Amino acid sequence: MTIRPSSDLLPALQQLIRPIDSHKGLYGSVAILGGATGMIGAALLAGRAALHLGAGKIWVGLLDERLLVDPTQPELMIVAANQLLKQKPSHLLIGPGLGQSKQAIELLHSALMSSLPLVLDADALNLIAQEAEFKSLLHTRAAETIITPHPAEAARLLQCPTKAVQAQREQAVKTLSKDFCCHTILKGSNTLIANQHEVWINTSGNSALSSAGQGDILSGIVLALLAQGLSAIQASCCAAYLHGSAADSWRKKHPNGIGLTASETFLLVREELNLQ
Ligand code: NPW
Ligand code: AMP
Ligand code: MG
Repeated sequence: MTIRPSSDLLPALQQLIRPIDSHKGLYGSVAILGGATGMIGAALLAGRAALHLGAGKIWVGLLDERLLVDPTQPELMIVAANQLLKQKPSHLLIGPGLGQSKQAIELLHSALMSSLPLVLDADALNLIAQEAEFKSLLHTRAAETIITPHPAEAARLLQCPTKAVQAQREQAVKTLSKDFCCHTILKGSNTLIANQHEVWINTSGNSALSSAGQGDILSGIVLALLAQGLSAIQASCCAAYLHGSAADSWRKKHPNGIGLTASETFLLVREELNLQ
């Protein structure tokens, strides 16, 4: 079914309204694992997006340990990747800029073995596609798992060509949710969201989003919404819709505009949230 913002999303978004005696401890202590050499930006973008979408505390565990602080966003707590789970986060995102090294494989194994609600993106999905044990571990998890593949990542998971995913997107998203025992956000024009029974179609968004880092911020937004108490499906549908509608608002001001960056987009998503 098509996502209807007023009836499907508004009740979920109203849950984000804060009580007067609110404190950051109520909004999750989220953690992001990724940022190997050359792709630190992916993990920082996810962390910044989670911060701007209201997560209470944000830890970013980087594989490349040379960065000690994000100077643009000092609110983020940067630690070495292998120290991240010691911070006892409430929710975990693994994948943006993770790479496929031996350390990445070990970190993914720990993440899948943990009892934390998980968002899996990018290289976490590429590693799961290559290792049958990871797929089995997904079936043993009690906590929620959300995967956020773009069509090529979906094709790797399903071991088929990207064209086959795109030709049958609805079938692909259902199969992913069943085979990997998770909730799935199959990204791209008309992003699809599915649990093991139902599929939702997102109609917001446009080609201004075809730029580096957009998937990294989407996964950070999903993480932040999940940590603030939305269900996996609510967090997935709201994140996909708000991400798309932010780009639609931008395109209204810049018809045929190109060059929308991921760093600008999460600020626009925050504005969309305020419009609800
Ligand atoms: P083609 O070219 O058509 O054959 P990859 P990635 C396809 C990190 N990043 N419809 C398309 O294939 C990520 O987090 C770091 C159809 C495209 O070339 C990951 O860890 C950044 N096809 C890592 O890089 C910013 C589609 O997939 C190929 C499609 C690798 O992630 C960038 C690319 O996919 C990046 O986020 C669609 N809608 N969308 C940073 N600043 O640190 C994608 N494809 O090979 O999985 O590489 O997505 O760049
Ligand atoms: P990634 O490829 O992981 O960086 O993710 C790209 C993000 O941008 C996903 O959320 C896509 O749904 C979105 N996106 C990219 N191109 C388009 C498009 N043509 N229309 C709508 N959304 C798009
Ligand atoms: Mg991506």
